[in-house]
Amino acid sequence: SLKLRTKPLSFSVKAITLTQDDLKKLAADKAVEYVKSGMVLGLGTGSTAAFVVSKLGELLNSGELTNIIGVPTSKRTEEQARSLGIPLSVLDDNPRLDLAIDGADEVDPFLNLVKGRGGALLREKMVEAASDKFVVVVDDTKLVSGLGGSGLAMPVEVVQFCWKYNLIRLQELFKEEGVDAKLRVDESGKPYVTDNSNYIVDLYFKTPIRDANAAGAEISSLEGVVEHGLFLNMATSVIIAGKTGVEVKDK
Ligand code: ABF
Repeated sequence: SLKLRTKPLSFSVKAITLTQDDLKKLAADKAVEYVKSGMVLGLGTGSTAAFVVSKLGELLNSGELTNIIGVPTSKRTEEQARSLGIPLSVLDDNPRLDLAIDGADEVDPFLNLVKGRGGALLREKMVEAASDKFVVVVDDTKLVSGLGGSGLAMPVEVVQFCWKYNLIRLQELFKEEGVDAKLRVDESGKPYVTDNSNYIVDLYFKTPIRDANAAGAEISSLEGVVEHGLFLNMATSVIIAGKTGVEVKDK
C-alpha cells in the first residue's frame, strides 16, 4: 500500500500518472505481503521480480522480516539478492519451498502463463514447481485471452546440439496456429546462452495456442528440448496492477 512520506499538500493533485514500473512495484509490494519470517522463498527473475527482491532486502534490513532463505531462479537474481544480503540456498538443500514469487510474460483467464522471455524458464519452472504457493506479479499489459496471443515470444530451451533440428520440428508442431520459430540471439548477434548452457528457440504464434496442455506435452516429448515456457496450472495467485488498482486472482 502507498504511504505518504510527507504531510499532505494543501492543494489537490488532479491526476497521477503511474508508469509501468510503478505498476510493477505495486504488484511486487502486494506479493511481499504473503511473505512471513522463516519462509524458504523462490526468487523470480525479470524486472517485476527484481522489485520483489529489493523489497525483501529492505524488510530484512529493517528487521521486519527475519530468517528468510531465498532460492534464486537465475544468476542475475542470485547476484541481486546477494548484494542485498538475502541469505541464499539451492533446491538441492531446500527441495521444498513455502512460496515463490515471479513475473510472467502472459497470463490467461485461468491463470496459466507464458514465461521465460527473460531466459530463465528452466530454473523458474523447477523452483516454482517445488513451491507450496506460487504468486505471480504482473502489470495488466500481460493479460491475454489465450496463451501465445500477445504476438511476443514463447520460449523453448533446447540443447545446443543440432538446435536447428528442434527449430524445424517445433515449426511443424504448430502448423495450424502458424508460427515463426527463431533462435534467440544476444546483442552481438551470437546465440543467447541460458544459465544452463542451452539455447532458446522463440516461437511467435500467429493465433493463440488452441490446446496449451497438449502443446506443452508435445513440446516436452521432443528429444533435445529441455523445457518450455508454458507454465500450466502452476500459479496459485496472480497479482495484477493496473491504472485503476491492484487485483488479486486466486486459483
Ligand atoms: C520472468 O521475467 C520471466 O519468466 C518472464 O519472462 C520475465 C518477465 O519479466 P518482466 O517482469 O521484466 O516483464 O518472470
